Amino acid sequence: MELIKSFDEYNLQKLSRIKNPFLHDFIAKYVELCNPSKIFVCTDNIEDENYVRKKALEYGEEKQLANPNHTTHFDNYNDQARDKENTRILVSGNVKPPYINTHNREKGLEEIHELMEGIMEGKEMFVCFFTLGPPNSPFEIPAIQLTDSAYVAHNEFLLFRKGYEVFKRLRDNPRFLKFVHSSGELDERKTSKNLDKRRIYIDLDEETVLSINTQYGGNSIGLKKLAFRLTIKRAVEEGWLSEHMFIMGVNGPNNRVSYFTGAFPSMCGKTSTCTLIHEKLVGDDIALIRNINGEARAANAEIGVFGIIGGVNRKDEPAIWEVLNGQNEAIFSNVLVKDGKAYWSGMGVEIPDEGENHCGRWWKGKKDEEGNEIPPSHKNARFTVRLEAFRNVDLEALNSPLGVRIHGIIFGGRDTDTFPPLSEAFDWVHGVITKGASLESETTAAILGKVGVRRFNPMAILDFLSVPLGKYIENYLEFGKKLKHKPRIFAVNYFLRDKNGRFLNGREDKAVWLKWMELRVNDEVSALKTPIGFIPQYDDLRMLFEGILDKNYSKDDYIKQFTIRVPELLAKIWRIEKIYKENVDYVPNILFDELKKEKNRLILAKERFGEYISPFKFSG
Ligand code: SPV
Ligand code: MN
Repeated sequence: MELIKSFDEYNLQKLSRIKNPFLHDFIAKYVELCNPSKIFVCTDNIEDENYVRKKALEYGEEKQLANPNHTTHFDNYNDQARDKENTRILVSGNVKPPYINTHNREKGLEEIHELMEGIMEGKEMFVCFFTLGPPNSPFEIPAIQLTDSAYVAHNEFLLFRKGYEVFKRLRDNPRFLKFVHSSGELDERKTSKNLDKRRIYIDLDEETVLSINTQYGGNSIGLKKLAFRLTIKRAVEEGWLSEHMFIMGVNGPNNRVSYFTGAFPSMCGKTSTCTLIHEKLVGDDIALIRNINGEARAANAEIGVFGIIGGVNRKDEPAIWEVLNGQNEAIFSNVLVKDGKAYWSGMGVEIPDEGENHCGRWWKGKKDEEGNEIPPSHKNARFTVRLEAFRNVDLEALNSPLGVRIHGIIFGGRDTDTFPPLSEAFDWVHGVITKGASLESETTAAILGKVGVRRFNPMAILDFLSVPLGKYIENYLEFGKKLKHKPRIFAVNYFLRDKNGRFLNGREDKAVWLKWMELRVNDEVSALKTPIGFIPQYDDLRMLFEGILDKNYSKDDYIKQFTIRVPELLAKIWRIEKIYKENVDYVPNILFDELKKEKNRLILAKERFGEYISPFKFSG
């Protein structure tokens, strides 16, 4: 076998213990194409993980910080976020589904394979095995990663469950996900140099993703957002859900715990919600949800967090702060480094005036090419840690082979002027259509490009969608129909502002919204019926604000926050209807029916109460 000559005896042995011809063929193909000088096969043994960690330092992709368990990594100045433009779903023929960035499959493979020729020359290739979801469970999805970046492999060891043993058990089963990554040529800072040749091509037919000339985690860590595109396709084909959602347990009265999932676009409060220190953390990014005995049960695809570090400080994010200041393993990317310590914007301590950051040598006041001041850390600077490092992790839920039963699903976006801070859908269909499929959010620094632009982002998944949107929504509706116990659906908006542009809520208020939702899913609190769903009653919120935040919640605040803004809400429905009518080929009719009903309810309410309706006008 051609493959053999590239491996030394020790690594070949590790590989040959997995007796899967499809795996061997796949590895042989990309070893031959990329031509690495050395190959290392990772088993599930801790020594192999340690080897990867050591190599990340030795090859200069990571640097040691003063804390022996902390390292730092920089991506190229222009490689700080997901590259939407060059991330393509490969499709046969000339189909161009809207909202999915596609490329002709044959041409795409030809192009990227050409770019990959000899791309690993002089480098070491790491062969790593993982599984998404707990092994030996209905959620298990085996995946292999080939990468010439020890940094990428290191991240994966923190973020995913090891899968060498899973692969051994697979025997000759061809169903596993495949990822090949190369950072390409590196500059003197060990960051990807050939960004003009940055490509992330997703081959759904072969369940393979090829990613080159990039290091930023969202582009390079195969098991994360690249796998997500593949699992969305699987989910829609097989009738389950693969979602951009956290999973958390909310503590209720008498030691009750109710579990929720929450979909938010990147940088809209997802991680800071699920890591709330008094609640139970199960996952912060990707939930796999299946119907098991009539219940919607969710498992975290991951076991770690690749989170935004900006704004993490002792007061606002105590759980994350504790983890980043503890003895567990952590990788800090694109932060400011000075004297072996990591610093970032909004960390609540004094930040040095100079050091090394994502732009190289940095000093306070340094400007970029456009004359804008470069902040100490990039807005999308991140940390990678294991979930088990969190004091408030729910390990039983994280490791449960049957996941946890989901009582509620939350959709949230960055919305200045339309949705109230919290509302609950009338039922599954109403929630899926008017809260999930109608989600809009302003763009953030998590993707390259302009920020602050209102954008349609159904289920916070648009960046990752790999199947036609209408089919994706239909799958959601079908999934709900078959459940005996349907989760309630909620919408939250942490970013509502008043006429003067001031935020109407504090960032800590989300703790209250969660407790209200916990009571709702257990039928322990009543609500007001508005045209867009149920909203909390003032007295309940007042009690919760006092009990949880020790805060006096005024009627005036309640009115400002929960006023039903009919003109904005109607304008939103028109925008959404137009999008589905004009841009989406196939849409289940029920979507338009549901939007029409909501529109009619709003128009009726407007006739009765006017354009801006105080919540006190509504009853239960
Ligand atoms: C996100 O942007 O949604 C993330 C980080 O979770 S990334 O890996 O870039 O997708
Ligand atoms: Mn995400």
